[in-house]
Amino acid sequence: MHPAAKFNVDSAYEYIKKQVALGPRVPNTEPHRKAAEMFLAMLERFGWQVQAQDFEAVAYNKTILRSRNIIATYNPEAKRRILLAAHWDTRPYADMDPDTTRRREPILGANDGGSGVGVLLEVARAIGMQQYDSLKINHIGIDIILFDSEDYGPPEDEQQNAFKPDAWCLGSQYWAKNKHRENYAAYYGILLDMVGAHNARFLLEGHSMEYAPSVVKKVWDTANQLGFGKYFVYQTTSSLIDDHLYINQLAGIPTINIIQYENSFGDFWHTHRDNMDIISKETLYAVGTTLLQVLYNENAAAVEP
Ligand code: AHN
Ligand code: ZN
Repeated sequence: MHPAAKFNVDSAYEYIKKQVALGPRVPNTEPHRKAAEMFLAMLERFGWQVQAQDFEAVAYNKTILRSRNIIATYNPEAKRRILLAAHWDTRPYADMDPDTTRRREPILGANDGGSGVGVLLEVARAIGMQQYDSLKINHIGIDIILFDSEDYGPPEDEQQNAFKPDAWCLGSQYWAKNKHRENYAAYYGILLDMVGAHNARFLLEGHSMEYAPSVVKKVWDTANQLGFGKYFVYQTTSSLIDDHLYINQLAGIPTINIIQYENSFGDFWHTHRDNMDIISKETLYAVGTTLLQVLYNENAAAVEP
C-alpha cells in the first residue's frame, strides 16, 4: 500500500477537546455559533475551500433551528470526488441518562458529534498541509460536510413521542435537497458517527450494506490490512437512521456509516457520560489512519491507466 501522510491522533484529540470546551453545541446557542466559526477558520487554515450553508430547520416541536452545514472542498476542479461527513451539533437532551432529574439538560457530545468532526478536521489538516509531492492527493477531489441539526430528535423517554425518523438528521436532509453545487456528484461517501470511544467496534450497518456494499468492503478491508481488525469487525448489524440514509436516498450517493452500534449504541449514548473520559486515542487513530489510507489508495487508483 502506498503510505499515507500521517494521521496525528494527538491533534484529532485536541480538536475534540476544543469542541467540548465550548459546551454543548445545541442549535440557537452561543457555543453552537462559536463552534461553526471555529470549523470554518480551521478548515480554511488547512488550505481547503470553505463555505457555510445556512438554513432554518423546523424541529419536531416547531422550534426554528438556525442551522449551518459546514462544507470544505479540496481540489474543486477534480471530477472524481469522495464525500466525507459527520454531524457537528450535539443533543439538547440527555434523555437516556440514568439520573432522571438531568434528562432535559444538553450533553457535551464528545463522542456523539465531537469525535467524527475531530477525525475529519485532522484528515483535512493532514491532506491540506502535505508539502511533499509524493504524498499529495492530486487526482481526486474531496468534500467534507459537517452536518448540523442531526441530533434534535424528540426526547425518547416520553411515551407520547413515538420514534419519528425524519425528525432527526435535518442538516443532511436539507443538503440532499439543496446541494452546495449544482450537479454535485461523488463516487461515494463515508459518514463518521461516534468513532471515538474506548474499545469501539464498528459493525456492518444495514443501510450501508444495502446501498454501498463495495464501499463497506473497501473500508473494512483497508482497516483490517492496517491491523485495525479489532475495531472494524465483519459482522452485520441493524439498519440505522442517520445522515447517510438521506445521502443515499435523496442525493443518490452510495454512502456508508462508520458507527458504533451493537444491539445498542454505547452506554454513554445521549447521557452525561458522553464527555472526554470515554474518548480513546487508539480508536481515533484506527479510524483516521484507515480513512487517510482509503483516500490515498483512491488517489493512486485514479492515475493508473
Ligand atoms: C437513532 O436514534 C436510531 N438514530 C439517531 C442517530 C444518531 C443520534 N446518531 C447520533 N445520535
Ligand atoms: Zn446522538
